[in-house]
Amino acid sequence: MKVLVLCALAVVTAASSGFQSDSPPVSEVNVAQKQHDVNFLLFKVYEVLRDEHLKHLAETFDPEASSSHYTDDGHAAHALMKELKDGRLLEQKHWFSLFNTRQREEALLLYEVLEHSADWNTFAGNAAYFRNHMNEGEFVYALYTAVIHSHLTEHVVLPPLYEVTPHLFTNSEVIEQAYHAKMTQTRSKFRSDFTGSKRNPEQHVAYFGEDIGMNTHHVTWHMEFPFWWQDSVEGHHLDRKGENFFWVHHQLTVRFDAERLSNHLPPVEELHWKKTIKEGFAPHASYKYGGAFPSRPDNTDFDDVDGVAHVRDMVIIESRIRDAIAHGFITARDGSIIDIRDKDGIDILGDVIESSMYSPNSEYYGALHNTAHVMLGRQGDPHGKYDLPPGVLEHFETATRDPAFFRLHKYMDNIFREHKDSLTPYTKEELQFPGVKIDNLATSGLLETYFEDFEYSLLNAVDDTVEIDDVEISTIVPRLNHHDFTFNIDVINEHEEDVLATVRIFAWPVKDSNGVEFSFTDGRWNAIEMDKFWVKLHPRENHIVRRSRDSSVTVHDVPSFQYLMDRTEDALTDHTELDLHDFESALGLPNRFLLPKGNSKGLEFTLVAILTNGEADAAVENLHTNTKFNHYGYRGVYPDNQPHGYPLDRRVDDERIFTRLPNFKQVNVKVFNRS
Ligand SMILES: [Cu+2]
Repeated sequence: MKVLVLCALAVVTAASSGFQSDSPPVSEVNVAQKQHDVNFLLFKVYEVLRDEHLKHLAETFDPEASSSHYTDDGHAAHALMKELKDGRLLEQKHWFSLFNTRQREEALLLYEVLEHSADWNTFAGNAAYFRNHMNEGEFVYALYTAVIHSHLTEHVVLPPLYEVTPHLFTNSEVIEQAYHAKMTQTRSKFRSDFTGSKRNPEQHVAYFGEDIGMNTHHVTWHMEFPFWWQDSVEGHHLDRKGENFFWVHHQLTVRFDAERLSNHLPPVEELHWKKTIKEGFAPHASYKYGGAFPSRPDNTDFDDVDGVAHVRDMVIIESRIRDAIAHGFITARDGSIIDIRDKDGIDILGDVIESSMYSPNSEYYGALHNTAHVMLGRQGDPHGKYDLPPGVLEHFETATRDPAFFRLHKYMDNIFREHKDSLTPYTKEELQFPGVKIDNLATSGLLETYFEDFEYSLLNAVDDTVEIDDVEISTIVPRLNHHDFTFNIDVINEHEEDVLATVRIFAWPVKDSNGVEFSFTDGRWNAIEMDKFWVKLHPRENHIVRRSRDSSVTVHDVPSFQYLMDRTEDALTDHTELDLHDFESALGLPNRFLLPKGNSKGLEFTLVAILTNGEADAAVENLHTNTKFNHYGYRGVYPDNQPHGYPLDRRVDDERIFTRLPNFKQVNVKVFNRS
C-alpha cells in the first residue's frame, strides 16, 4: 500500500470506528477544509492540480484499497477502476454531454464512487485520483452532483459553473480574446454581447436565455433533481421530482413570454413535429475541446435523427401521453392503472414526460423531453454527415441560449395544462380561510428594472502552465436587475388568537401582445410566482411588510470563484468558521431576476395575494420563523403540502370564486424599465 493512503486511513480511523454501512460516520474534517478541496478540484480543471495535498492524493490514492470506506463495499469503485484499466473510459480533452448514454454512465460511475465514500478522505482521494484519469466534463458533472447530494458536503458551496467551464457560457469571440490576452500576458476585460444581431427579433430577449444566473439556476435544478436518479441506488426518494420538473419549466416558460411582451414580441409558439422550425440559431459558442456548437438554419423541417429517434416516434409518444391525460390514468409497465386525476397526478405526469427513472412506463410513454432536446439539438446535422459535436440543446448549461428551447418547453407546458385543466376547479369552500381578510395589497418603492454590468473571471477558460503567473482576464456582461421594493399586505384576523397563514403572491401581465386583456383563467396560467412565506397573524390588524430581497422563490447570486477561495483561505488561516450559508443553494432564480423587465411607460401586471391556512399547508414545523426555506425543496426539506402554483394551478371557470374571497386580493401594478 502506498504511503499517503496509509496516512489518509490513519486520519479517519477515529471517525470510522463503529462504522455501520447504513449509518456513515460523521467526518471530522471541517467545512473550510472540504471547501478548500472542492475549490482546488475545480480550479483550472483542464490542468494539473494546483494544491499540493490533492496532487499528492491524486498520485498515491488507491480507490480499491479498502472497501470498508464505502457504503457500497467499494462496488462502484471496483466497477469504475475496471473501466479505467480496460481502457474504455472517454479520453480527456473531449466534449462531454449528459445526453450521451455512454458518457453519462461513466460520469455516474464516478458520482456513485463519491456518493458512496464514507468519509472525506475517501471522497477527496477519489475525486483527486479520477480528476487525473477521467474526462474533465464527466469529472465536473460527477463532482457537482456529488457535492449537491452527499451528506459529507453539507454547507460546501459550489463555485459558479460559468467560471469553472466558461466555454459553456461565453461567446467564442470573447474566449478568443481571452486566449490572446493570456498568450501576451496582458490583463484584460472584454465586453460580452448577446448572441446574434439586432436584425433578429429573438436577439432582443437574448438577455434572458443567456443570463448566466438563469443558466446556473436551470443547470442546478437538473443536478438537484436528475432524471437518472434511482431510489434503489441512492437510498432515498426525491420528493415531488416530477411535479418540480413541470413547475420549474412552467415558470421559465411564462417568464420568457413576459420578457417578450416587454420587448414587443408575441408569445412563444409551441413546437410542432410536423411544422417547420422557422427560427434557426447560430450559437457563437465553442467547446473547450471539440469545435464549435453546431448551427441550425432558418426554416428547417424536423428530420429523423440517426441513432436517436424518428419524428414519427415522437408523434406516437406524444399521442400516448395525451391519451393518458384524456383517460385520466397512466398504464404502468405491469399493466396496472395509475390514476392521475388528483393532486399527485402532476408528479407522475412529470416523471413520464421528462422522462426520469421514476416513470412508471418509459417503454410505452418514452422520454418526450429528453429525446426532444436531442432531436432538436441535432437538426443541423441529423444524419451525422459532418460529424458535429452535440448542439446547445444537449447541455443544461447552454440549452436556453437557443430560443427553440422555449418553443420545446411551451409544447410540453401545454400538455401539462391539458392535464391540469382536466382537474375539478377548487371550490369556494376549499379556498376560503374563515376569519382572515385582506384589506389592502400594495407595493412600496418603484417597481423598476434596469440593466447593470456584471464581471466574471475567464481565468479558467484559458490554458497555462504552473511556471507562468496568472493575469486577470474577465468579461463584462449586461444583466437584468431591479430596485428593492416591498409587498405590503394589510390583513384582519377576526379570531381571538394567533393564526398561522401561508401567503402566496403571483403576478401576470394584464394584457397579451395584442393588447387584449387576459381572462382570469388564462392570466393565472401565466402567473409568475413572486413569493411564498408563512406568517403568524395576531388578532385584529396585521401589516405584513415583505421585502423583495427575501423572496423565497429566489436565491443570492453565486459569489465569484475568487471570493469563495479567499473566504476559505481566510477561515483556514484564522481558524474561524467559514460562513457561506447564504449561498448554499443555487436552486432558485437569482433575486435580481424576480421582476420581469418593464418598459418606459410601465408594463401593467395583475398582482394577486392569497392567504390560506398555514397549519394545513405546512409540511414542516415552525415555518413562520423560517424565512429562507428553499422553494423547490433542498436536501429533502420540502416545506409546502400544496401543489406548486396553488391555488392558481387549476382552471377557473368563474373568476368570482376568487374575486369574492375575503382572503384574496388583486391589484394592478406597473413595472418600469430604466434603460
Ligand atoms: Cu430544463
